Amino acid sequence: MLPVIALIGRPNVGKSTLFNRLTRSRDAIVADYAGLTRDRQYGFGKLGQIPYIVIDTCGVAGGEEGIAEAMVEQTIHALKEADVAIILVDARAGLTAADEHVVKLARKHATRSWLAVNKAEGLDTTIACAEFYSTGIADPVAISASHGDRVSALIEAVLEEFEDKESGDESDSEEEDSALRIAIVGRPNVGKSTLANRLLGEDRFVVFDQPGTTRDSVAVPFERNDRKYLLIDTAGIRRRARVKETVEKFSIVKALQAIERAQVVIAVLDAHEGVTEQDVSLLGLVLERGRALVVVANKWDGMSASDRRHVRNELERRTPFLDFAERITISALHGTAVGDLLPAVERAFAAATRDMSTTALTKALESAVAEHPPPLVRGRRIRLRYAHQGGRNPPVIVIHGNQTDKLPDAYRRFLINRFRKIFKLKGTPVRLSLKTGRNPFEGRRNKLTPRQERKRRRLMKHVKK
Ligand SMILES: Nc1nc2c(ncn2[C@@H]2O[C@H](COP(=O)(O)OP(=O)(O)OP(=O)(O)O)[C@@H](O)[C@H]2O)c(=O)[nH]1
Ligand SMILES: [Mg+2]
Repeated sequence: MLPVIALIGRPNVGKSTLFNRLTRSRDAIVADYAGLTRDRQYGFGKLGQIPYIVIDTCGVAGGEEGIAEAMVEQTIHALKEADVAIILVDARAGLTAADEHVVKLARKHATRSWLAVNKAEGLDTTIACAEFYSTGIADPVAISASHGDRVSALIEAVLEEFEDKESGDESDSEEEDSALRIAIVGRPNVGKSTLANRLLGEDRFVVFDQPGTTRDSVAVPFERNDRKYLLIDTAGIRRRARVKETVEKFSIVKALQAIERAQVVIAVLDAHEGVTEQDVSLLGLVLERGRALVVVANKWDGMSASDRRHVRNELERRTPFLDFAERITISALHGTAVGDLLPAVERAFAAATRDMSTTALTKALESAVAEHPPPLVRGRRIRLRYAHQGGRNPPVIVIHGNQTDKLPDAYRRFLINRFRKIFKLKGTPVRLSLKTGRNPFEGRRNKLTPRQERKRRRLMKHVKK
């Protein structure tokens, strides 16, 4: 399980700024996938090798009424889902009544709280923190979310207590090691449990009602065609008879934990409902985490041809960033096309774990560049020289060249699509990592002979005038 950090504080203390910094690897991905918008609230962060989940919340100040009251409820919900809270305060504004209210809220609902004194760039850290000791929260850390000062020190301290648990073997058992891990995610009532039961088979007596905490997911091993699978379910797989009466509470954190644990994600949509905002943001998070993906539109039965066409168009229009994933329409209830799912999952996993040689990648890069050269930046052409594989699941393609940081997003997408086609990477996100090689002449200043030195001085005199 990933540790979950909630960022709380009164309005305008910099929660979202910190959230963006912690989840920033996402920005590169946003650039690479057209139509992917930022999910403002949940994200994956990574400190060194430790991944974690971070939740941004709305500012609370105390005394909220009406709609604002509902927002406070959301913040409380976030605190309950989180392992730790980071309370942000503003070093420049000093301690306010609203901050004290937030601290109270954290004391009541958070398991553990940290205090981050934000906007402390250029301030003496001791002085910045001094005023906030009265909150009673030990060891405040002065940070600057916008400049990045001491942000990693803060997260390091926050995550320290989780380190041991996370560094150990992630998988629960040997069974888990040899099996392909699949997570079924989706909004409540899209038919996840019905689908899970279908995949597991009618005859199977599934007893996974142990409640656990709200964040826990359960994993059920099963076999098909001599292949071992592990189904990670977020809704709680119930006995068939009980599937209908589910009133699940949707927990994004739970979905994120399942996504983290899985190798391939089956994202389920309700075709009757179309594509909702929540679907889109969940799909975005799957992509962000780099998981291989199969998109399933469920409840395809009982829909008119025009409705079906409408849903297909919707899916294309709202999730252009998922054009790499297979989209399968099924009826979990009747079992229609459910048999297509595992083969699609296998294809996605094979693509996600594909090995690509440096020679082949570089050749693909060269042909793409020859056909469509990268643009000039201030008169100098961006050079892309060679490529090699930097990781699997998801595939990471590292490209070396010059001025690669100036490469336009559209060009990144062009390259990704090219690699996709050549290496048959359907079903998996692909990451580009652009590296600008150091100028080989950098730091190697020519040592001038005394004669050259004199000439240089003579010439410089003219330059100055
Ligand atoms: N100087 C300085 N400004 C910062 C820092 N972090 C955030 N800000 C600024 O503070 C303002 C509020 O930042 P947000 O991140 O939107 O604050 P928030 O806590 O998410 O606000 P709400 O969501 O409205 O509660 C913005 O203008 C930021 O640019 C920082 O470390 N130093
Ligand atoms: Mg905010």
